Amino acid sequence: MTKAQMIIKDAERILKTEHGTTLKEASGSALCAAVARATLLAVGDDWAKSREKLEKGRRAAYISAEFLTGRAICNNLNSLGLLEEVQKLLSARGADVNKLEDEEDSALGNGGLGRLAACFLDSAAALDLPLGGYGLKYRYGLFKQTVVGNEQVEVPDDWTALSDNWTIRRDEDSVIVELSDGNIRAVPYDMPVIGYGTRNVGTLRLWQTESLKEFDFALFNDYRYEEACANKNKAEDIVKVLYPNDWNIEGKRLRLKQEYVLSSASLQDLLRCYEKMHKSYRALPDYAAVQLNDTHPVLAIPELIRLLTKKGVSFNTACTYAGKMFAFTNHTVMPEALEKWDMALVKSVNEEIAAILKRLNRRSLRETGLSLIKDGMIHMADLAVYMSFAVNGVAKIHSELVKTSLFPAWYRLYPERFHNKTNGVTQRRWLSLCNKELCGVLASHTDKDFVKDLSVLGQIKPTKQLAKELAGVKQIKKKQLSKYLKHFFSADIPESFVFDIQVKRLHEYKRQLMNALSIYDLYLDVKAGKLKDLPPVAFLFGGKAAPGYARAKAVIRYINELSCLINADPDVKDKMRVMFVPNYNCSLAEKLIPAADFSEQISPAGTEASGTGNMKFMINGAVTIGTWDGANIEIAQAAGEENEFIFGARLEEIEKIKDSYDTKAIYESDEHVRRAVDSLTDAGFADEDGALSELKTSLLEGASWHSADHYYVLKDFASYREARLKAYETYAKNKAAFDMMCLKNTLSSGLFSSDRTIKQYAEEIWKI
Ligand code: 26Q
Repeated sequence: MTKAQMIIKDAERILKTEHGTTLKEASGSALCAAVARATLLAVGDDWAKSREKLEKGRRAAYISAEFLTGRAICNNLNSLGLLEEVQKLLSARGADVNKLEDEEDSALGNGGLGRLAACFLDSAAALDLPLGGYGLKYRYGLFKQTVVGNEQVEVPDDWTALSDNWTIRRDEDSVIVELSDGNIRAVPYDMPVIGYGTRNVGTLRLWQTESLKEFDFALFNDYRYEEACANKNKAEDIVKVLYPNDWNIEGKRLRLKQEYVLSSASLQDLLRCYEKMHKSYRALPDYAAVQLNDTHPVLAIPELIRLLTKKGVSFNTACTYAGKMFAFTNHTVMPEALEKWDMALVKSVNEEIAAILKRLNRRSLRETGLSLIKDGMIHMADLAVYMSFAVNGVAKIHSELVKTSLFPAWYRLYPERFHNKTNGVTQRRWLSLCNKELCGVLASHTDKDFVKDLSVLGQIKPTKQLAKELAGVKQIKKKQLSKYLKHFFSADIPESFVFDIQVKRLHEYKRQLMNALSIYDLYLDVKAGKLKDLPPVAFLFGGKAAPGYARAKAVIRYINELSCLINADPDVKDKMRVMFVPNYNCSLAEKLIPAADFSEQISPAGTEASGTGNMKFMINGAVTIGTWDGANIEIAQAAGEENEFIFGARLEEIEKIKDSYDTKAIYESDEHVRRAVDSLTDAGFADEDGALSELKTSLLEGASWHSADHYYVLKDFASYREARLKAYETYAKNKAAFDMMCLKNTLSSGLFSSDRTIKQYAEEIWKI
């Protein structure tokens, strides 16, 4: 029996015994549960062997508050090389393989940072590298987004409601986390990370919090039911929900508790493994490297010191060990997004940690003259840089900014600590899984397995013939997307249109507003009978706004209003469509990205640390309309600048104009800018609460926290318009040249595999 046949047989048995149904009759969720469990059975032995092997040698741990893994079934079968065979066998038995799409996305992350963590685990597993992931098993992942009356409405993401198919509870590895208001138990749930083209299976260990005392019977007998449950609820509440802000961090105690539980449980787990094999702690720094995914798990540093000193290691020795074990990645330049916590709050979570932080602060002052605690607040990034042996940014430009504008004082003290590790994405999910058609064409032009090693794409010759074949694939993906959008959203996005797509979290700095305003400006021209050569373009948006982020929500409203206006206007209907696709997530990304002609990456220079969506689009042969920012720069350099449409002010220019930026002058002098900005108040868009009008004010006047147009929408507006028009014109007038641009993007995308990134972490930081 083949492995695939075995999975089918097991799935059949599971359906019969646990769901009382058959492959043919099973509901989507039952089918998903059965195939998932059967796949787990199929990898069980390899998983156990991989774990044994991991525990022997030096390893790295990737601690992250977020892992945005997405759907698992098809990805895991694909990594096993069994996807097609399993799909065939399922169909042959009358099962509807489309039901596998009923699997819930696992959305234990907000966006880039969480998805990057998932890509890294995938790459490490494929490369046989001993890397384990540690995260939190949130009961509710990132909210689901619906759009009601043009507004975002959040719905809870009860991702395990129907089933929790991919995690295995490991009670025996539970640990106790000490909290000032009562200790709790952290129970690990392990999720397999199946390596492609190897038998290695990595592990993502997710902690769930539980009460030590299930239930207080004394209170219960005393009729005090609520109090009897209080402990249980308080413990379980810690991981109840993923915080949906990736920005403007509020100092909430529950969030700090989450961070501490993640840090403490993961470190205890590492130490326990170490202690199984060692009598003293002397070899601890040789045993493991710990990568801190931004500052969220940075309490792991004082926690390691706390745990070691409890075991009799001196404070200084514990500090030395910590200094050799931790490495820190920064993912953002925005000062608002840098975590700092009130020391009183830290103390209310764990007193000993607060005391250790004070001691570390004194040590830092003595050693470096720099303080970690300012105005009673502990600055997590400063702590991380001080105590880590390596600090990295996530794209070349960003890593420079980390040195020169984020941590200049630390850089002067410890220049050798600072690295760059340009992000990457896994081609297993972002090419092999989501674009079989493209893989088919590429495979007919190389014998090498680009799913194992994406860099081999660079050896394929960019011929006109191949460019044409890729354009054929793109048309297929556009057709599929168009059908999908019609079926699920009753949207009419003709496949014959150019697809121009911006999908990412909603943020002012990502400038979805600039895109939308520019569409409005084009709309007026098209309606006036100008821009005769413009091909029909569909502008697609997707992205979630943090629930408390009023401006981001106002941008969603504006896009939806624009969409109503344009899609219904008989004068332009044949030329333009606008759609806001609700609930952008991993699964939607897998459908949208392969269908894009143009990828919008339009943050002002120096604001997007790297971006990773930009890489996914590139692999799938979209041309970037983008600024000289983040990894866009490296993408353009790899593909050739002539194969992207780059526009906008560069970093140096922004630095220069910063202090004398005059938005009113641009507004007054540029007709295109003026009519677009005015549409926020004058286009007849519903705006009862004045949120659109506030957007206009933010551009022209500013607010208490930011001066006018903090992200240079007006400044870049004209060059953006020009870049877009040139892009669409190239598409319309010289499709063969455009197709060649797409091809060049795909063939030069090898650099942006997370396999490359993870190898660099492994060799240059972790030494594994
Ligand atoms: C912190 C404290 C409290 C609540 C939430 C947070 C929080 C959560 C998530 C802060 C930030 C984030 C996420 C940041 C993020 O996704 N950054 C992106 O990281 C990508 C991977 O490196 C980059 O490509 C993007 O450029 C960067 O924006």
